[in-house]
Amino acid sequence: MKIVEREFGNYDGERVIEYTLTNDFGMSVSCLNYGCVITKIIVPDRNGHFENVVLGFDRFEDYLEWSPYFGAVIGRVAGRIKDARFELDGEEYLLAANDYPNHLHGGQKGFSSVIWKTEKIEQENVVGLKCFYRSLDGEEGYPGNLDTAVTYLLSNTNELSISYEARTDHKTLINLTNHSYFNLSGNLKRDCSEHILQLESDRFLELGLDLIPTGKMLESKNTPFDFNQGRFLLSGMKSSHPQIVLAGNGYDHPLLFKKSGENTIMLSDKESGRFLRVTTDQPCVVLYTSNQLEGPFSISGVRARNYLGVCLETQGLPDAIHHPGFPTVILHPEEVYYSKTKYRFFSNTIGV
Ligand code: G6D
Repeated sequence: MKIVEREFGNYDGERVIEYTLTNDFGMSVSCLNYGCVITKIIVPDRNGHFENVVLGFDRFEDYLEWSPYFGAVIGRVAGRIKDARFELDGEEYLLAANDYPNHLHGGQKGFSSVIWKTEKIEQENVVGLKCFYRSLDGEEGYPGNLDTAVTYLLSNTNELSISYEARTDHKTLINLTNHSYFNLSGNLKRDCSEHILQLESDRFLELGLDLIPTGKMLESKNTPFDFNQGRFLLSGMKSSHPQIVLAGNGYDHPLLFKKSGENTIMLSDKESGRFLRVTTDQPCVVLYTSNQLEGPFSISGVRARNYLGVCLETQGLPDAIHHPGFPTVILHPEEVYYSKTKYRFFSNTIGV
């Protein structure tokens, strides 16, 4: 188990460092102190070939210019907040309308684009990085001084766990996630359309024209949103289902887990033989198939194109503050926000 670091860039006069965690079996996870961005996750395929399975850039400048939240921790609130405003105890708070007219992923300068303080963790069977950030009262329009810690831990069972913890001195909102784009083919050899996704979910949130939840929970049965038996992502992308078309001919939807407590998501790629098992304590996962990734830039030498990666953003329900029926995203001063999502990688002839 080891952790090494290297200069990756400079941001607002602060050093950007890339930390690489490596376990005893060769799996490695690289991440930045900028946005807790995961830049690489390198795991073996069925033949033991170690390749990168997430979208990330080789240069810091590309993150500033092009990144649609590649690998980043998203906060204070993941997803959209309608009209970039909310009310708490009769007080109205105005947020950055960075996805006009709505607020998206924590605003103009959310958790994904700030420098976090870091502490290395080196133990016999685990190596990791603990990241800290204090979001001051009024930052991006949110009330309360919010202290957040995000801990990445890599084990010798090829599992990356991400734990989130936060405390506030004033009632505020919080809904954290990680926005990694997975592509199990390895080094972006193919897109994610042939990936198979499986999870226990019978409902998903209907989105309106501006991708804001309408508040309606739609049945997944007999639709491209039914993943209970496993489904190729392509079957959704090609569907004429109105919600698929609305999201840009793909998925961009919160899928609600059937049961409360811990839930599991399986993502697999037949050709490489790679499997990813995600385990989370969150009530939903926003499935985003990078429907809008096309652009005049390259990702580790591969031209940006739609469907090159799939996001599994485990989180609270988007725009929950405007939907009393959704699990709350309000954090009180006497509470501690805590959440954990684990990502365990296997390959079908070399499982650990
Ligand atoms: C688009 O609607 C999607 C979001 O879900 C995603 O997080 C973002 O692109 C990167 O806005």
